Amino acid sequence: MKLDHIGIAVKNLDEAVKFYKDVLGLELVEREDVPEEKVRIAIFKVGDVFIELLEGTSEDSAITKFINKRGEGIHHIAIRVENVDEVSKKLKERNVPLIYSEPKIVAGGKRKINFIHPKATCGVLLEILERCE
Ligand code: CMX
Repeated sequence: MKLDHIGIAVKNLDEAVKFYKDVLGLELVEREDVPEEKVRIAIFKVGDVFIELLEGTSEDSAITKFINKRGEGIHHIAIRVENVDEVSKKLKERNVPLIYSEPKIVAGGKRKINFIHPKATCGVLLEILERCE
């Protein structure tokens, strides 16, 4: 397992990208829409880890709801695994509360993801993800 990225919920992705890229000078590696999760994101590489900025694309997006309730800030931490199906199965056997009963394929098949509910992890939403490319 490896730390893959830290997800930060932002109100305005374009404004946030300007700051992280132009002011901080971080390397922007990708911008993409992830309709399956109702977000659009910008990914920055920081050493071996990524920072993912996320803006909700609808009122019922998890990101919009998070910002409405708690404001902008760290939304999740993502751990990369080799096989997210296997890890989800093991976690289920241990009664760990997962958000999706089966891992979800997102971003045109580039990633397969699931989440552990923050109530099980001392208040941090944990994403487990497999990179499929
Ligand atoms: N981190 C920590 N705590 C969080 C949280 C987060 N990101 N989001 C919600 N919570 C808290 C809530 O504030 C609430 O706390 P209180 O009970 O103290 O008020 C508690 O968790 C329970 O919330 P809930 O009523 O069960 O559920 P919510 O409607 O707030 O939804 C969650 C929370 C995690 C179930 C939902 O956001 C979800 O399904 N997330 C997974 C999908 C997702 O986040 N997608 C966006 C990212 C996509 C990507 O990375 O590509």
